Amino acid sequence: MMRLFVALAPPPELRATLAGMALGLPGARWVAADNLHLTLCFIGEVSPAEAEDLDGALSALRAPAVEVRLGGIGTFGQGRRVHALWVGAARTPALVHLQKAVERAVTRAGFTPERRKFTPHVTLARLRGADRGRLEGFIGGHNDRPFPAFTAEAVTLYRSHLTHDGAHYEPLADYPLEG
Ligand code: 3AM
Repeated sequence: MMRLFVALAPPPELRATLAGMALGLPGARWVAADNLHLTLCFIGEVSPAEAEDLDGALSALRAPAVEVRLGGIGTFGQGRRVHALWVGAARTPALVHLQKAVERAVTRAGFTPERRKFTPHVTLARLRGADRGRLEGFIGGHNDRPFPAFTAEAVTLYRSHLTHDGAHYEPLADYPLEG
């Protein structure tokens, strides 16, 4: 079985910038630059045959390329249970449209995607027992920081490998968007 999800990959320079923010919050488990992504649709465990069906459905996806603007720092989890630190992405109509188109393609291929509300974000770090003061300092220092916008010209099917030192994500295929 393979654990799959569909995401956008920011360009390498932007990923390097985001990964470089790790210096501002030591102790958290930062996502490596190569692994940074914006999840559009989490699929979960599938067989190799199902992965082929998914590949077919994503190959048939027709949606325009989208401009993605990152900005604003957020967290998942409450209080002492904060477990993820992320940079948000503007919830533009084009991005929402693309997310829905991907979800429809995945559904047509016979899968039931997770129905968490779409909160466009790029997870930067996983936290456990984070020092509140430091975390708030980090958020305050980066919340208004501008990042260069980018145009996502493809969606990527990723395989998630869960290992003892965290998840690592392997891009399996790119599906071009219409420019
Ligand atoms: O995009 P990020 O890295 O924040 O949290 C998981 C990760 O999110 C999320 O999918 C991304 C790639 O693994 N994820 C994991 N299990 C999930 C689930 N059951 C899930 N999203 C929705 N439902």
